[in-house]
Amino acid sequence: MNAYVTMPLAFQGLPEEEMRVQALKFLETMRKRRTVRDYSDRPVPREIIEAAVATAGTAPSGANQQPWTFVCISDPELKKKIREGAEEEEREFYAGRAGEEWLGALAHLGTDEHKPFLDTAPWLIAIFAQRWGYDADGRKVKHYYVPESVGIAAGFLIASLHQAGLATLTHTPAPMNFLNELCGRPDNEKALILLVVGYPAEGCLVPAIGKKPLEEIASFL
Ligand code: IYR
Repeated sequence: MNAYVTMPLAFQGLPEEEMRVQALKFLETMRKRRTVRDYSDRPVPREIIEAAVATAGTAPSGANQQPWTFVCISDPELKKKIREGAEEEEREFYAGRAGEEWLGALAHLGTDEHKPFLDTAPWLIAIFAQRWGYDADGRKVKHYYVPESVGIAAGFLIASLHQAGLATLTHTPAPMNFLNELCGRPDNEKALILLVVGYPAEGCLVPAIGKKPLEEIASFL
């Protein structure tokens, strides 16, 4: 094995009873998370967004390459352009590109091509995956397990924002290539998720849907 540098693990273990309490407490917290489509324009301090993105940056990644870029947008003009770009894509999607089967699977969410939340919510976080990187000499470096890594980081980000008292919407518009130009990101990066962040609008409603119970999503062998 190649030589590599190590340091002691700063592991904080818990007594079993405390472990149970913490695990259930976190479950209760996360059960209250809902995807929100109706936002207030109330501002959210940048420090909260910074802390949440830094939390996302603690995620594990293939070969620790950390193949992600988070573009945090609060500029109203830019948000408006992003809304226009996304709505253009969605119009085609809803006008038929999606196909009936896909639209059927979405029916219970009440979504359509109108995306007012993209310029009402105070923050948009465009999450880019770095499909490959560059070494110090500008040569291409292969990145490993990119969608897995970025997906995990996005999960950390959503969990952090939720426990900080904010609502999010994981928006995944069909092709998001327009985001590279608007966010000034290079060709090796691909926008995976446009995360909408803010406070729910007064009287906000969400679809009456739930999550699958444990028995349906897990087996213990
Ligand atoms: N991108 C479309 C459709 C859509 C797709 C999924 I998967 C959703 O969970 C919700 C919507 C839109 O944003 O309306």
